[in-house]
Amino acid sequence: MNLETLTELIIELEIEDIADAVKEALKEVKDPFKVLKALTLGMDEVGRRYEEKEYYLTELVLAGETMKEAFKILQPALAAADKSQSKTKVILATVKGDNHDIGKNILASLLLSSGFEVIDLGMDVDETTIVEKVKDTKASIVALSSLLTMTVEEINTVHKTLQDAGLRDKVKLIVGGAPLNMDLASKLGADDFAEDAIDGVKRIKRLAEI
Ligand code: B12
Repeated sequence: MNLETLTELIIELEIEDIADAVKEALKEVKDPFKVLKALTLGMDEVGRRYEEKEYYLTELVLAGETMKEAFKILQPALAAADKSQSKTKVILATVKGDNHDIGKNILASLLLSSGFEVIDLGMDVDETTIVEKVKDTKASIVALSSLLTMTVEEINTVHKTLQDAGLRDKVKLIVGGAPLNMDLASKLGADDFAEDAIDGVKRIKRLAEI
């Protein structure tokens, strides 16, 4: 199993074969970071194809699922090899009242493959849970998903609750989801907005550097 084959399997969305391929690659290559790099290269190409409209949402979702399968195998190896390295922690959640999590889950797998530590709180998450988690984990990024017009206001609630807890200047808040745009995101108190998960990862990388 060479690493280029692994990259190809991601690009070709071979969800059935990816777990065995990662197992084999880990046995041969030993360094889990090289395996991660190969998978990430595949995701980069999927992202490029999506941006060029060669791939559509279906492929993007399947690529996310394929990465998730790969990560079930890769994650323990990465964790074992990576005890010393401190990673940027990102808290991810879909806001209160909203049960859409497909977009959030794609973002989670892309963030993991970019080396972030992801703390995924799931969907329908209230502001107190999010703020408590910021306190506990000292995460520096909070990324919120909202797909319903009815629930976008929850972003502002999280922003204000972070302010009340004296934590707002310690975290960057990025949001995404169809009813949002940069203007609305700013009005709700967010620092940034992304149209899709690929742009989201780019922006989170930038926010992590500030
Ligand atoms: C699948 C779906 C559902 C599923 C959700 C399953 C699940 N586990 O997620 C189910 C069936 C549960 C559902 C329920 C409902 N839904 Co619905 N649903 C959808 C649908 C068809 C697709 C959403 C989706 O997954 N898209 C695919 C993902 C990949 O895209 P995405 O979520 O937009 O995410 C991308 C970006 O937005 C971005 N992103 C997303 N989040 C974040 C976060 C950050 C930080 C960043 C950086 C980026 C980012 O990156 C992602 C990948 O690129 C949409 C219509 C549509 N075409 O969007 C309606 C839609 C969102 N639903 C809608 C509605 C009304 C409902 C219901 C109220 C219906 C009802 N009457 O019961 C309920 C609400 C339940 C609840 N409380 O949440 C409306 C919302 C209208 C509005 N503007 O408010 C939509 C738009 C359909 C419509 N046209 O009317 N739904």
